[in-house]
Amino acid sequence: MSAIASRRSLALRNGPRQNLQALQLGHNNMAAAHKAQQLIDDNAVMVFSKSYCPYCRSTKRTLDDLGAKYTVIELDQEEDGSAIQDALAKISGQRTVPNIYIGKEHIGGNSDLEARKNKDLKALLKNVGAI
Ligand SMILES: N[C@@H](CCC(=O)N[C@@H](CS)C(=O)NCC(=O)O)C(=O)O
Repeated sequence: MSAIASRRSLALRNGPRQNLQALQLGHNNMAAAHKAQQLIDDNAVMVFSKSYCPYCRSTKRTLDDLGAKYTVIELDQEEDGSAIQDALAKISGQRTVPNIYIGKEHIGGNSDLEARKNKDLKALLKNVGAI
């Protein structure tokens, strides 16, 4: 069933208040998906992180040690953080943080970044002007 058809059947089942809530939820999810994509597109190195996450800390340390410029968003400190995380799961197929992009290329999580440390990580960062 298409998204429009399923929304219409939802509208028939629910009352006006629930319909408004469903529309608001849909709007918030679309806004979060747009924001996530914008962050990926606008930043040479983009790290979606959570402030308490040890893997995220490790990723930030690796990038700091290389002297790389990067943009980080701490999803646990953002009002729309969980909606952004949902959007990332759809965009990248990855739900966990850190979720790392370099030059719009999905790198993966911390273990993926670590695996490239002795391979092409420096070259990747140079290519996008981060170092
Ligand atoms: N193998 C992954 C592990 C990442 C991981 O497990 N992250 C935790 C946070 S420390 C996570 O995303 N948990 C689910 C969540 O926070 O929603 C990596 O190297 O990045």
